[in-house]
Amino acid sequence: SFAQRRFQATSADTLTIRGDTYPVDAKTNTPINILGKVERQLHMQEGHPLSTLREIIESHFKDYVKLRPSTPVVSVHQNFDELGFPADHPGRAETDSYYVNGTHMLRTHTSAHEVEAYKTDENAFLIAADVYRRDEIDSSHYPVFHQMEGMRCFSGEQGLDFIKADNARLAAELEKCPIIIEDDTVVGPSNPYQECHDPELATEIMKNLKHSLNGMIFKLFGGSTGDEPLKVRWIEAQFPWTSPSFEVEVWFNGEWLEILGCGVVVQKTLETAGMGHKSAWAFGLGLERIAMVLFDIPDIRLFWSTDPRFLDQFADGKITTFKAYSKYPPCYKDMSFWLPDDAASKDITPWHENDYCEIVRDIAGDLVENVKLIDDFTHPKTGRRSLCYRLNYRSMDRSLSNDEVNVLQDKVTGRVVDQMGIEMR
Ligand code: FA5
Ligand code: MG
Repeated sequence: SFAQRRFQATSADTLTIRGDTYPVDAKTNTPINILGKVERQLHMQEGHPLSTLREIIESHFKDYVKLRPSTPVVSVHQNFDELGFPADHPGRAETDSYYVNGTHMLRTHTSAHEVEAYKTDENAFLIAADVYRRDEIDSSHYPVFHQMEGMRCFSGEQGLDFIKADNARLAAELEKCPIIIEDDTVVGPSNPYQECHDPELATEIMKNLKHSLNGMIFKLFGGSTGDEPLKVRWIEAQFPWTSPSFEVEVWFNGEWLEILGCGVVVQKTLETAGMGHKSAWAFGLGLERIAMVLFDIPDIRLFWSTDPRFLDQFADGKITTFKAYSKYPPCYKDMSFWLPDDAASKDITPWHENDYCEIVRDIAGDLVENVKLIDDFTHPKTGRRSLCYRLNYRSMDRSLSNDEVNVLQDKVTGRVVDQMGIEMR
């Protein structure tokens, strides 16, 4: 059945996550190995690069109320509906998100906590939390990562003059920072100001957002780009609960690195929180992406290492360069298979690479470095489709033996045949 296909974690009829118990149902697709990560809270572990990065960002926004929502379980309503995600938004798919059951899920972003924060009637927030997404397997993707969300509200009595004065203050701060800002964001039909906003007010809120974030980016990257001035690029984006919306990229080691999404909060979202008399901006950034470049950490799995050779290299509050202790040899194994004939068996869920990767991760854990599709072939006569994946196994801490990898590969084979209805070639 649907549930068995995607959720092999336990035969129990409940899941307990950070002390709360939830009934499982046909929508449940969260494996136990993922729940094991919930307790780690890397962003709060003293001396861990993710924690240091959190502290630096918190020190930049020092007057903001700090929130660290500890259970990752939120309602589907909080994660999606309340923020205006359309019913058919791809992020909602069971192939992309971890559902606890039909009504609850592991948050896919810290934005899931925006509305509850606005409800407190404070005006500035910084949220840090672990977030969960089903995804591919490579050096920059992991099913658990960490985000920070920042929001700033302006209430009615803090009128335009207040924001203008604050913008002048922030602009004066930025004057001191050697930073090149490429900003091609022209507000227009594809990325409009909200109709309910006075355009002058919206312009000033947007300026406040840009100045605040450019300042934070300078604090993070300013000292680490060598002799060249820091280069930052603002581009148009789309999020259901912000308009206009932007993504920000930083030029680092010869490429543009996307670090955050942001925008002026949709008025309806503030109304949902009972704060319709305010206006606001919000941003969300990924800590791993930034930490990987600032600390020179080459593989996202390293953040989860408990090896002292990793952890002992870092001191609380300091950005230092990671020295790889050793690169153990990789071991490739290919797996070729026929996909099930969809027409023949209606109760087979359509093939999705994320389901395959979930099984690989569940069995091999952090011993799998990446999973790559290397062949995709459709038989000209039968129309059946065959795929070949290359699974690259490598431990970060030790050498793997060929026998050990064969055992893992056999287990993966058994499980995918069992659960995904595929046939090995
Ligand atoms: C969001 O998650 C929005 N919640 C951001 C936002 C907040 C927009 C508030 C507007 C207002 P996105 O999916 O693009 O957006 O992720 C935001 C950042 O998280 C990215 O820029 C990236 O730095 C990081 N990120 C996203 N996916 C991954 C991943 N699989 N692994 C590591 N980092 C990721
Ligand atoms: Mg994005």
